[in-house]
Amino acid sequence: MTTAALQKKSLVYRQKILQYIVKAKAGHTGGSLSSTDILNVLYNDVLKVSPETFSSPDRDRYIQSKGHCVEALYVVLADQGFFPEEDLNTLCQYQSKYIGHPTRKVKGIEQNTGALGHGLPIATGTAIAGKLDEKSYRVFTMLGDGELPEGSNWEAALCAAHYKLDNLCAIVDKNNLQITAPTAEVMSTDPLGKKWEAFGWAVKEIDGNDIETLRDAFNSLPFEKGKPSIIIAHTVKGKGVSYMENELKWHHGVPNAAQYEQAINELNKKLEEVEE
Ligand SMILES: Cc1ncc(C[n+]2csc(CCOP(=O)(O)OP(=O)(O)O)c2C)c(N)n1
Repeated sequence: MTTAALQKKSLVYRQKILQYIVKAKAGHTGGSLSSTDILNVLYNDVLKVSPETFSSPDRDRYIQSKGHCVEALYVVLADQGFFPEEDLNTLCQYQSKYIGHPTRKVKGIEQNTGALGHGLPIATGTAIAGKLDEKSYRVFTMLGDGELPEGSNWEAALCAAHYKLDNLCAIVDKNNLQITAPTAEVMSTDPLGKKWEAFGWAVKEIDGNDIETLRDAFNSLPFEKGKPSIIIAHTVKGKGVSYMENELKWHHGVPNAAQYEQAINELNKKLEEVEE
């Protein structure tokens, strides 16, 4: 797929994320929009997994550690054909399996997450299993920067380096905000790259909202043989919608009708501007 085609996909994904959050009257808006480009490149360009191969022991695994941003994952999985997109009209409704955090009841979802701090430990164990079984699959997990104070992440970081898991790639969606305040005020994680380096990981810091840059980073995995890789993806919370960008209140804000219309119009305008 061309870069322009992927850029368009991201914009359409953002529209659909908003559409289903508005329908459900609930959702994690800002963090879904910051991570859209990462998920887009992962599923359309990197991961060797499809609805047909989802139960194969050889498939690549993606585990969404920042589980609250499941709306972005649902939209991308639907686009990949894991389930019909219209299922998302039941998002967050009574008895729907499409709830506000990932569960394995939904095809395409590897692990139940949402309690922060679980994705990297699970991904680490899965990567160890891959090495022991001499499989060539790779394991990917996405964390939020506000998630990193969970201590389990740092146990997993030690373990992944110890076992030389170069089949593991973590991505930090570093949008610098969490629920109630900037991450730096709640629990500072900087200098983040140096911390991961010190734990024995190979680190790349990139613009996590730039499709071409994301593609280049994923294409150069593993960044070092014998080390787990981490992409520190600098992103913008609420990316793509002017009044949501870098605004705390859109962590789980739901747009009203006028705000929704404005958001869709802004994204349509960006769609027209994508250069082929
Ligand atoms: C163990 C645990 N503690 C607290 C929460 C509540 N919580 C949900 S989202 C969130 C902020 C997460 O920030 P970040 O990971 O940066 O997500 P993003 O900004 O990308 O949405 C918190 C604290 C949780 N889900 N799990």
